[in-house]
Amino acid sequence: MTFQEFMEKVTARNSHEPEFLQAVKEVVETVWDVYEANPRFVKNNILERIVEPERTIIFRVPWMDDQGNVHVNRGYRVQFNSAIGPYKGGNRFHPSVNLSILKFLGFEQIFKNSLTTLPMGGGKGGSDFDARGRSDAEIMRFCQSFMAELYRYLGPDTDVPAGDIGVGAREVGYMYGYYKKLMNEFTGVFTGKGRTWGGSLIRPEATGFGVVYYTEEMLKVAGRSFDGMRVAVSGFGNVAWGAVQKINELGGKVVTISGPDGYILDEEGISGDKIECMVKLRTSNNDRVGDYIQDYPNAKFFPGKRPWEVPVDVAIPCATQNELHLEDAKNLVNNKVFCVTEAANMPCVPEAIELFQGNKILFAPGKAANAGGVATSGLEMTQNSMRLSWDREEVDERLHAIMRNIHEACLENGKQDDGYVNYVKGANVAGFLKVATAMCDQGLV
Ligand code: NDP
Ligand code: 2IT
Repeated sequence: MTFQEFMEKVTARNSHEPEFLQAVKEVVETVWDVYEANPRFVKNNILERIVEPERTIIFRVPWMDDQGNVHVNRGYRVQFNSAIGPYKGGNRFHPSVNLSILKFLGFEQIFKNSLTTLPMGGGKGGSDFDARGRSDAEIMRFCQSFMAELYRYLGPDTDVPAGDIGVGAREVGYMYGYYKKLMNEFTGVFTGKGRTWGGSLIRPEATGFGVVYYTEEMLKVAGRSFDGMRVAVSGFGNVAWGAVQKINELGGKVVTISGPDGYILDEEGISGDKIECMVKLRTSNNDRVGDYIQDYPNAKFFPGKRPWEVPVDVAIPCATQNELHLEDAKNLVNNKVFCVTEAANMPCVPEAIELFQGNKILFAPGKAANAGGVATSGLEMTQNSMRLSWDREEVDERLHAIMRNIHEACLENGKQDDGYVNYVKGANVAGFLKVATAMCDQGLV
């Protein structure tokens, strides 16, 4: 079978799932030569098997609002691949959630988790629930109803969810509490738990810290560092918050953050108490980044626009999939961006990635650069199993070492003859080899 024929077959089977097909194409394109060169992979038809989830659960989530009205949402869990460990990946609550988005996220998670070197398979779940404007009690009732169905498919050695867009410490708390009530078991079945009930230090910051550690390694190879770099960040959620902290620590200057309502440009730099202001804006009920200028009037708000028109050295999209379009990439290239790191999952459209790579700009794919979040989830699972907790320094050191190793693996598998590093290929090949080998070893299951 040629790559073309393979994609035609996958497209025919999943024709209404554009995000999933986008993620599959990117991975399969870059691992195709490695796949074909390995007769064992071909004989076991690994590629056709790896793009089919082991199990997908779709369920009704009924809940009652504060006025007594009954609502129905759709809940999902895609248990994609368990070749190297229990299914592992976040739950996303956002009105845009559908099966295509969760399948793309679950598929990416397989290779990301493999890159961490920890024993975790790939999964993802969530719901099209819109938390905006909802009270705390409504969110709790929704989480409980969601878990009343999902609990039967989870377990600390079966499937271990965590947070993602719209799911933070509060939602994990409500879901974990209800799981515990139903199962009468206190286990490490969720990660991102609260500090006093099994959560790991550094997990809230881990994705953002990991993104910056990874970028630091890329810059090092190119003889540069964060010191004095101007950085554009998008989003203002959990990942953006962690990244902005670490960039500041390393001497970089963050000049933008963004939300669905537009972006903030703060030429004085987003540091100190401004970083905590992001949390306040995100957790406030109107959830608009534009309100930043009420606290910091020297900053400017550009409604309805994306931050990629601002000249910067480093760009780090931290919001959501396909948020950085071709015209944004053109702006960044024209403004001489040096490095682009995906912190969100699949934030750059394929044409944008092609443009960055064609211009030999350092470019890191999300599945490598943002793996620090799930890696620290893996460390949380380890601590839960050992029934002890590590201090901040220990978790941070392990996270840092994991990010350096991921970078090294990408470098090894992605270095081209002309010296340019194709980090996309490097990450996909390194992540794929381990899972494909495990699938061959375990027979036809
Ligand atoms: P959060 O919910 O904390 O933050 C996401 C933020 O991005 C929200 O403020 C959201 O606003 C905003 N946003 C959504 N759409 C857009 C848009 N089109 N333009 C600008 N901003 C937008 O989620 P996280 O920070 O956890 O997740 C961000 C990304 O990082 C996602 O792609 C996620 O999959 C990925 N990721 C998360 C990890 C984690 O550990 N949390 C780990 C690895 C990756 P609103 O809700 O109002 O739309
Ligand atoms: O996309 C991701 O890697 C996450 N949302 C984190 C998953 C996890 O299990 O910590």
